[in-house]
Amino acid sequence: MSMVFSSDFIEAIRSAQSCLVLTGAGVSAESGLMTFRGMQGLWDDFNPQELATPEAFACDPKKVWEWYQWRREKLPLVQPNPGHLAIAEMEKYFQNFLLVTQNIDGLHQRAGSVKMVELHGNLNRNKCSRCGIMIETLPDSDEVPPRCKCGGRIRPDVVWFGEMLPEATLKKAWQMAGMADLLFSVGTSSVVQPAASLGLVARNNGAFLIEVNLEKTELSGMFNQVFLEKAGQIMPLILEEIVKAKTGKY
Ligand code: BV8
Ligand code: ZN
Repeated sequence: MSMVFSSDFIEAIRSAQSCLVLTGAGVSAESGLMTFRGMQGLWDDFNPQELATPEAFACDPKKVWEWYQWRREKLPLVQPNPGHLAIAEMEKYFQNFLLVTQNIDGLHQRAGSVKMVELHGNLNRNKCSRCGIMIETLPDSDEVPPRCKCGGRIRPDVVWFGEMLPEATLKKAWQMAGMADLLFSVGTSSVVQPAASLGLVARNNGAFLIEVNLEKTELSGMFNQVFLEKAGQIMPLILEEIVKAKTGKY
């Protein structure tokens, strides 16, 4: 696939010192993981927004736990895709860089991303829903979900709808959005808050905003550049432009 990038795009990436990359489920689609829209077809009458809530867990802990187990079981079977790999490589070319992912699949870490935060937790971690301790190894029990020593039910260490995001993580993301002169939003429908507001903050601070998504989103109008392309195809080309602009060679 070849791509011609506009001169203001190239100038923006050449001059940028601080870059924030926000990702959503779309960046993992080419690894074979379903996006949130995709999953609705599979979980009969529930949609993810109804399953990923403390109320759903309180009312049917087994169903919510099994939904996460079904998602967890896929992780060892999938690999990071060229989109994850290009984003991991991008870290090297900016003075300040932060990847802010909404995903809980751990694929960015497996692709080599280090300067990153997970806004919504991680599917590979479990914690007690009562005392909050992290559960490294699930106890052997035929109760589903299993229980913590304190008797509380064990749950995935992810942020559900209606729950606060981890404070330190969110603070780091806000700070970066406030100082970024370049922001990429990759593979997200820009519906979920507060993640979707990071672009607004960066925009208000004069950042150059780029959206990579398969379809237009509610926020597409605020981006300087929108690429309706697959992340796995265009992120490697964007990385090439960044390397050229930053090092003069490719
Ligand atoms: C909070 C972890 C304070 C769990 C997730 C206004 C009205 C109503 C409600 C709210 C509101 N403002 C805030 C809220 C509350 C709510 C919210 O935002 N609701 C939305 C639905 C309106 N937010 C919260 O509750 C947050 N907490 O606000 O705390 C508070 C506290 C108490 C009371 C009030 C407020 C917590 C949000 C975190 C929820 N947890 N995940 C889990 O994963 O199971 S969010 C979850 O859904 C994902 O993490 C992800 O972030 C989100 C889905 O979004 P996307 O990642 O964008 O995925 P999606 O499928 O939507 O889009 C994928 C895109 O990729 C598509 O556009 C597609 O075209 C594109 N694509 C596909 N393939 C490719 C591609 N693009 C490129 N390449 C491809 N190959
Ligand atoms: Zn406990």
